Amino acid sequence: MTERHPVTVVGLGAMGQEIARVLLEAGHPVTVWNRTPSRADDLVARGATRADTVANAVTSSPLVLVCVLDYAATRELLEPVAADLAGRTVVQLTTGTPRQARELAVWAAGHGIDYVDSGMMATPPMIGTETSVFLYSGDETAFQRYRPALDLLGASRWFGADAGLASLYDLALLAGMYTMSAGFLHGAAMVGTAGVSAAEFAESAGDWLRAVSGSLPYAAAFVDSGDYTTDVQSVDFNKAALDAIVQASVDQGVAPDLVAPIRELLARQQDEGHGKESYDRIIESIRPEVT
Ligand code: FVH
Repeated sequence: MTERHPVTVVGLGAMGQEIARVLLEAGHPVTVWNRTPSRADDLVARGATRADTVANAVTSSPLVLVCVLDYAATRELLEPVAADLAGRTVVQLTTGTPRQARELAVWAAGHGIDYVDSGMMATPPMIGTETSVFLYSGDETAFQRYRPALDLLGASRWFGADAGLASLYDLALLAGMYTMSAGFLHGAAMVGTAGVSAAEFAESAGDWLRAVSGSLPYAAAFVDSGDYTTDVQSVDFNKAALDAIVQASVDQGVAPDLVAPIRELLARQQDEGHGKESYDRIIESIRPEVT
């Protein structure tokens, strides 16, 4: 495969436009298709080729990147052109669940399509910068064949042959992101009752969250060993802290919806007799039994 092989980008939303732009700027011949054709105008002005049908788009390149709203839209677009895709590589960039990724991989294999699934750990302005990370799993031969082009979008991380793994990892990271930002918003609501602006709180919260993120490897050691023995940060200790956070929130008129579930998980661990063990034991209340 020559370095500057043709690439097709199906889906020109905020992400797809940036992806196509980065590939174009690196010298790849890029064919684009979008349901609303006008969204391709800027890319066409920069040198991209506009395909008038999905079939024409996918037959223009050996590598087809799909970046649309969801898997339902992806299947609507790809199923009618399955025969055209045979022998080509589809990289599904659209966010979805591991099950959706695995089902699409089975469908692709049934039509002779090489399939790679991806999780994009980036926002549109991050595409093509050093802050962008793309997670991949599925057909490793296809991934390695097109890796130079994929590396242009962000640092590539490979997770293995199970097409669902990139999505699983993607959604796990997003779970961390959402709960962290929700925690910040809860704190902002609390200090907001004392007239503190969210901007002022963001400075302290940013410093604090960066500092405590350093404790993740210690939490991981408890989880991976299954041994939650500790002298510090026990379930009992943290249950008292969560009681105080919930009570202070209620006292200030802030709904405790975001923090109360953590208190409930700690209470369950206490009820099961694990009060003296590490806080991190709450994972045992939410994960399936490890066999
Ligand atoms: N934007 C972000 O920050 C996040 C970053 C992490 C990953 N997500 C996921 O990336 C997928 C694409 O997101 P996006 O930001 O590009 O999304 P939009 O700007 O809303 O564009 C959506 C495109 O999908 C097309 N589309 C929607 N439904 C259909 C359909 N039934 N048939 C054909 N195309 C469809 C839409 O077309 P149009 O409205 O312009 O005609 C856009 O091209 C997504 O999975 C995120 O969760 C983004």
